[in-house]
Amino acid sequence: MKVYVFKSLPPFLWGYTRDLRAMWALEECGIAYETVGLDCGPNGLQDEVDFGMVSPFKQVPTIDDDGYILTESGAILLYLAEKSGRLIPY
Ligand SMILES: N[C@@H](CCC(=O)N[C@@H](CS)C(=O)NCC(=O)O)C(=O)O
Repeated sequence: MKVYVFKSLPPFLWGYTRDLRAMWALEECGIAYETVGLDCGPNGLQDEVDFGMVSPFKQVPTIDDDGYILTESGAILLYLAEKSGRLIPY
């Protein structure tokens, strides 16, 4: 699974960005993943990997699960929980 995240941020944003939610859930669910790092410039996310083709609003987090692409941190967390059977009760 690929997860698109910030690779650099100004210090005042450390710990506050939503890509952390996806990475936290991936770790807790025990799902193997690789990160695709994007730079955060003064005007927002820098489109260095044609990110607009993956995420229409060019925002992180976005995941790519073998071609199944999902944006929105809340939707990603539910998807990961359901996929792994962890984090939510059944
Ligand atoms: N509702 C979205 C919001 C995502 C969002 O705002 N992402 C920010 C980082 S926390 C972002 O990518 N900002 C860069 C930009 O908009 O250029 C979610 O929960 O995933």
